[in-house]
This record gives sequence, structure tokens and C-alpha cells, in this order.
Amino acid sequence: MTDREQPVLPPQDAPANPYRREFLWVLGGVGAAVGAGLAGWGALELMVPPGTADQWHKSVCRFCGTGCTIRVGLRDGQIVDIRGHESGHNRGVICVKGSMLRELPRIEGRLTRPMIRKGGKLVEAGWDEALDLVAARFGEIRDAHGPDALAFYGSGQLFTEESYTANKLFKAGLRTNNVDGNPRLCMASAAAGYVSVYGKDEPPGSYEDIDHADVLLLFGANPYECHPPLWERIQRRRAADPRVYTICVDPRLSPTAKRCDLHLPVVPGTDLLLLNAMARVMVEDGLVNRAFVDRHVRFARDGHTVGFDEFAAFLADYTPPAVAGRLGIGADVIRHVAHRFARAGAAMSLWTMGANQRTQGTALNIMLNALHLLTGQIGRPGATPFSITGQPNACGGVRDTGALAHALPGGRQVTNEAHRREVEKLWGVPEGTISPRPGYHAVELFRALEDGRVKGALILCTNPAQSMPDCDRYAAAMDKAFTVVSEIVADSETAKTASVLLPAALWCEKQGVLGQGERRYQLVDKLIDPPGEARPDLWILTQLAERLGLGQLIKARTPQEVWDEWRHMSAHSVYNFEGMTYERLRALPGLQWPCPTEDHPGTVRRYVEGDDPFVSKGAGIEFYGQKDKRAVITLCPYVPSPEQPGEDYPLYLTTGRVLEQWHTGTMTGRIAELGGAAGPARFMVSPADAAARGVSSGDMVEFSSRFGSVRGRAVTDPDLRPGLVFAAFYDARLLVNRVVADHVDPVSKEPEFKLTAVQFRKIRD
Ligand SMILES: Nc1nc2c(c(=O)[nH]1)N[C@H]1C(S)=C(S)[C@@H](COP(=O)(O)OP(=O)(O)OC[C@H]3O[C@@H](n4cnc5c(=O)[nH]c(N)nc54)[C@H](O)[C@@H]3O)O[C@H]1N2
Ligand SMILES: Nc1nc2c(c(=O)[nH]1)N[C@H]1C(S)=C(S)[C@@H](COP(=O)(O)OP(=O)(O)OC[C@H]3O[C@@H](n4cnc5c(=O)[nH]c(N)nc54)[C@H](O)[C@@H]3O)O[C@H]1N2
Ligand code: SF4
Ligand SMILES: [Mo]
Repeated sequence: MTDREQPVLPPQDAPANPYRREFLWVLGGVGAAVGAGLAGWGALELMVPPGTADQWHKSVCRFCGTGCTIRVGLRDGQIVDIRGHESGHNRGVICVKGSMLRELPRIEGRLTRPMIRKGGKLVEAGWDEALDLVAARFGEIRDAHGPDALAFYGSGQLFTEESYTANKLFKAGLRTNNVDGNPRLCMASAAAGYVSVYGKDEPPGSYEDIDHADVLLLFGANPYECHPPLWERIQRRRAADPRVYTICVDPRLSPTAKRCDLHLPVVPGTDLLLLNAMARVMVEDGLVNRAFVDRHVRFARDGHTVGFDEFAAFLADYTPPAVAGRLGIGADVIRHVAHRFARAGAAMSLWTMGANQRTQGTALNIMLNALHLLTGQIGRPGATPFSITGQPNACGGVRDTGALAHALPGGRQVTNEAHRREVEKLWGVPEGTISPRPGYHAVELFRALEDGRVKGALILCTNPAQSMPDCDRYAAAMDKAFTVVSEIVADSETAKTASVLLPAALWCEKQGVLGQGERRYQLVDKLIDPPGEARPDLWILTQLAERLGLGQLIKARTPQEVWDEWRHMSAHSVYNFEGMTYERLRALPGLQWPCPTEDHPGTVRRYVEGDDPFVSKGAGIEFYGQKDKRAVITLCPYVPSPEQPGEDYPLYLTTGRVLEQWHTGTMTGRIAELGGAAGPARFMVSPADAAARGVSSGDMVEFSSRFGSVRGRAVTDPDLRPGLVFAAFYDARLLVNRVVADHVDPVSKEPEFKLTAVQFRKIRD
């Protein structure tokens, strides 16, 4: 591994030009103008002129979980232009990351040949040598230490065919459930919440609910920067009806919060108090829809069913005056929000990482769903609890295929014997093949690499040495083990730790399905060749299977063969999408499951009769994922985060994203327009906290927490209130995650990236 001690930060801070950033955002909106046949792209073309395409292909953006349908313009075998596709849910709108996708295949530093670490250095090798070595080492490790000494760490950015194959190879072939991935860092709390409430994962509603909602509750979400077309859709809804009311719950005055009708700047980590208090107000003030609750909802405490009265009594501790101080929001405002939500013609809540990446992430997800169930704000156009997803294929590729340590395909669990038998049958392997032990979830997996419980790992399409909390600790853990990393660039922080580094094809250099935030699956066709010897991750997995003697198990070799296997398998669950052939996906801007037959139009609203094929006739609404067909609201007591500011670490650090950069910046950071607009990463601090430490904007500082320390530049931001610090994690020169705490939610095992107690001090340049 290379030296992680000396970040090469530019001598002068170069803060992003706010005008430029606004302009870049607008470019996304301009896609809509194009969709509507209006002028507008002129602006982008003046700034970054695209080439003139002579062929256009429908595809999907490779970046975020919004899942924008795009048109890819080709000329002479190169991608030269990207536009929003008018027929997509995004109606032609894309953001600046999507529009700059055309540069992605050509970024500097593409990895084009396999590399093997010899004498401490990575040296070029052939595919045969590299894959033979991996198979031999994995075989040795399994024989000497058992299958659980091996692991797969994947990504919500792999194609479904890739995650499905990896899951099958490891769980049924190598016989370990050590299959996890970055969705654990992202969606695990959302999945745990949905499963707890409805018995099945994935949102009941769709993006189009935005067009019908009149109260929109944005909770721990910053769609202005992270899901711009959804934000644009919210703006259109507001423009169409000025009575539409938007509420943003975020400790930070984020760009989204600034633009909402009401911002609730909660004390970081306390907002379960808000949700419980809203429920309390609903109960007290007669806002509960008792007819709906009596018919469709059950209450539970510690796994036991309880009555509505016990739920009401539980909430007695959460009256608005009782929580206001800790929450940092006045009792009147809490009441106001509860009333607005309950009395709305249709209320929609949209949440993301501010809710998920929390030690109470599952509880927050349960209560967000609960507010809808209590008030009957569900199952009608505009009335829905919607967890916005992050990555382009965390839903389809990982949650639905069950490529997580506790899961099996189609909503099944490894600890459930009947589920294991079903999957063994469908996979054609002997009974007892799948281990009944859940594998290691992400954080545990890296701890297992650290202490030697896991000795060999295959890491595909993710950069944990930068994205894991307490990342130095886990980078060192990877250094110790035999890690095989498939990457598109040669020098990601994770690539630097690899024992074997494999060059991957990306996005349109390969074929496969992505499944995004509204249960929508879309097809990416191969349009261009990968550089050098880079190969699709599916090819890498099938080659490895062959060399491990598991070729009979992994018979499907092409993306379409894998898709058809998985599509037919899905018919044995309520995640049924058998009707989604490649042909249909190619012709349409995606389809939403359930979609059981080839003439089925897909499901916009789940659990609703007439729309969802699994709802019984005459039921109206039916939560069929639960045995008694009732959604379950579990009582969730507020538990403070283990990260509390005190004398040594008096400030809260929260972390997240900026508009132009994707995660660890290996892709967007190398596209000049995007990297340049965001500028180098820095710690954003309030002017008061800076002044108290004698720090001027742009000074070098050292940040420290109980987990580590990191040096970087601090820039003051008047929008930040004292006591709160914000940093994004896109810059390998400023490894923010060195200081980020790695406490996890006890249920979902998702790390609390949103909360670390920190201190900072000025240091010499
Ligand atoms: N531009 C861009 N877009 C992206 C991505 C990207 O890298 N760049 N990544 C994609 C992925 S994978 C994801 S997961 C999503 C993430 O999308 P978002 O979740 O919208 O983005 P984040 O910046 O992670 O965090 C959202 C907000 O949570 C707030 N927050 C912090 N602590 C708390 C708290 O205690 N309570 C509440 N209520 N809020 C809190 C933060 O201030 C922040 O504004 O974005 C996706 N889209
Ligand atoms: N501090 C902090 N940390 C966080 C978060 C946070 O909010 N705060 N959020 C967490 C969340 S929600 C997420 S989703 C994670 C994301 O964390 P990561 O998944 O680690 O981040 P990415 O940069 O998306 O990593 C994807 C890697 O795959 C490579 N790649 C791209 N395409 C391909 C391909 O087709 N095949 C292969 N093999 N490789 C490819 C890219 O070059 C890149 O290095 O970060 C988590 N970490
Ligand atoms: S919003 Fe997400 S999916 Fe849409 S263009 Fe931007 S990055 Fe791509
Ligand atoms: Mo994510």
C-alpha cells in the first residue's frame, strides 16, 4: 500500500464558484427544456461542447439511484453526447454528472491490464495468470480455514447479473454467506425498515407520487444536490399548485433546506424524537385514521403484538414540550408539522442518508412509514412513504437479489430453513448446501479481515479504503489479507491495497440491468469496447467459477442468460418480474415490478388493488408481505447516539455529498468540468467555530475524533450553525473517513456516517 500519511492538498484553497455551481445545476433542468422541445442546451454546448452524434441509443445513467433514462450519442465508436430521454420518468431531465458521462470511458488512469503484487509491488500479468492465482489461493484458504475465511464485498453499482452471480457463487458454490457490499453503508436501514413494517423490502410508491402530493416531507435528504431531477419534479409540483408545502428536516441548512417552505434544523442525531412526537400529536389531536389503522395495522413491542392503547401510552414520553429542548425545535412547530402532514390531501415523505446512516436508522425508517400508516397517508396518488435510493443498482442488484450477508434472493433470509430449501431447489444444489449462519455485514467483514477470520476477499466495484468509516483501520485490514480488487482505475485507495488487481469494463462497455429507486429495472446495452484488456465483472466472476470447479453451478454466462435465470427465479416470490424480458426493457424506459407476465405494464403503487397483481380481489389495500396482511408499527424508543459532543470533541461532524462529485471521486474527480467545479475537498465550519480557534477561511487544520485524525483545509460557511461541521468524502487527498465513527445500527448494521464528535485546531501550512 502507498503512503496514506501525506495528503497532497493544493497550497491555496480553491472554493467552488457559487455562480458556476448554480449554473451547473441549471444544466440539469435544461435537459427538461430539451425534452419539451425547447432550446436550452446551447448553454452547455458553449461551455463544454459535445461532439456531434450520428447514432443515439437509449440507456440509463450510471451514477445515482434516480435512474435517469438517457440517450447516448455515438460517433465513430465513441460516446460523444448524453441527453435526458424524454420517455423516461425523468422526462428528459438529467443533472450535470449525467451529462458529463460522455467523458467517463476516457478518464485518465484507466486500468487496462491485470496486476499481481510481487515483492510488495503491483506488476502487470496476463488474465490466465491472475485468475489462476486467485482460484488457487481461494481454494487453499477454503481448504485450510473453511469457507467462512472467504468473502465477497460488492456494490450497488454492479449490474444485477453480476451481483446475482457473485451471490450464487459464494453462497451456493463456495458455501459461505460472507457476501455483503456498500449498500450496507447506504440502504440497509431502509431495507430493514420496510421489511419490519411490510414484511417485504422496497418502496410501495413511485416518483410520480410527487406530482400528486401536497405536503412533501424531506427528511435527511438533499435532493437538490443528490437527486436533482427529483428536486426538479418537486419544483414543478410546487409551481403547479402554490399550496404545496415542503418541509425539510436536516441539522444543516443544506441547499435543499434553503429552498423548502419550512426547515427544521434538528440537533444532529435526535430526530426520532421528532417522529415520535409527531405520532404523539396525531394520537392526542385526533389525527389518527382509526378506520385505516383498525383494518390494516398492527402494533408491536419487542416482537410481541400490542394494542393501539399501549402504543398511545408509549408515546406519552414524547409530547412536544418534553422533546423540544433535546430536539432543538419548538413544541408549536412540531404540532404544526404533525397537523400539516396528517391533514394533507396527500402527504409524501422522502428520505435518504440523514435517516439511514444512523445508529437509529431502522427505527427512523419504521417511524417514517408509521406516520403514513397512522394517518392513512398511503396507497393513494401522492400519499406514500418513499426512501430515495443512492446507487444505481442497490435496489435491483443487491436488495432484490439478496446479495447481503443475511439475505437470499427475493426477500428470503439465510436463517430461515424453508427459504434455504427453496433457494437450493431453484439453484439445483443439494439440500443443506447453503449455510444457516448469516455472514459478516460490511463493518464486521473488515474487522474479520483485520483479525484473520477472513483471509481472502473479492472486492468488486467499490472503494472501501476511502468509503468505510474509520477507513485507515480497514485499509490496513485489507493490506493484511489476500484481496482481489476489480477496478476501472489503477490508483483508487482500495486498488492500492490489492493483492491482485483486475481491470474492469464500465457501464456502456458491458451489458446488464440496473434497478433503481421506484422498483424500476432498466437495461444498459454494450455500446463501446472496454480499453485494453479490461473485462466485464460478470466475465471475471464466471471465469473464476470455472477455475474454482464451479462451472456447473454458474452455467449462465452471458448477461441475458443470467437475467433469464434470475427473472424465472423471481416468479417464485412476490418480487416477481418474470415479465421483464431484455426485449421489453430495451424497448421501454424500464418497468416497475411486480411485473409477472410479458403483457403486464408494471406496478406503480404496490399493495393497492387494481395496480399490484398480488393484492386479493376486494381487499382495496393489502399488506400481503405480512402473514396477517397488516403492516406492523414497532414502538421505537429514542436512544441517543454514542457520539455525543463533550469537552474533548465538542463539535458534530456530519458527512455527505456535493452536486458534482460521485462518492470517492475516482470517476467524477477525473472529469475536468466536475472536479473543477467542486474544487478540492475541505471541512466546512461555521464562522464562530473558526474564530474561536483562530482559524481563517482556507487555513490548514487538523480534525480529530476518538477514531483518528486528518489534516485538511477549513472553509467557513455562514450557513452552518455553530457546533456543526460538514465534509464530503470525494477527495482522496482529504480522507475524511479517517475521523468518521463506525458505530452501527444494531438491526441494520449500517454505520452512522452522519454523526461523529470532533475537534479541530489550526496547524501550519
Ligand atoms: N451528487 C451526488 N449525488 C449522489 C451521490 C453522490 O455521491 N453525489 N451518491 C448517491 C448515493 S449512493 C446516495 S446514498 C445518495 C445520498 O443522498 P442524500 O442522503 O440526500 O445525501 P447526503 O449528503 O449523504 O446526506 C443528506 C443530508 O443528511 C443530513 N443529515 C446529517 N445528519 C442528520 C440528522 O441527524 N438528521 C437528519 N434528518 N439529517 C441529517 C446532512 O446534513 C445532509 O444534508 O446520493 C446519491 N446521489
Ligand atoms: N463519510 C461518509 N462515507 C460514506 C458515506 C457518507 O455519507 N459519508 N456514504 C456511504 C454510501 S451511502 C455509499 S453508497 C458508499 C459509496 O462508496 P464506494 O462504493 O466505495 O464509492 P465509489 O466511489 O462509488 O466506488 C466505486 C468504485 O468502483 C469503480 N468502478 C466504477 N465502475 C466500475 C465497474 O463497472 N466495475 C468495477 N469493478 N469497478 C467500477 C470506481 O472507480 C470506484 O473506485 O460510501 C459510503 N461512505
Ligand atoms: S440525477 Fe442521478 S441518474 Fe440522473 S443524471 Fe444525475 S447522476 Fe445520473
Ligand atoms: Mo449510497
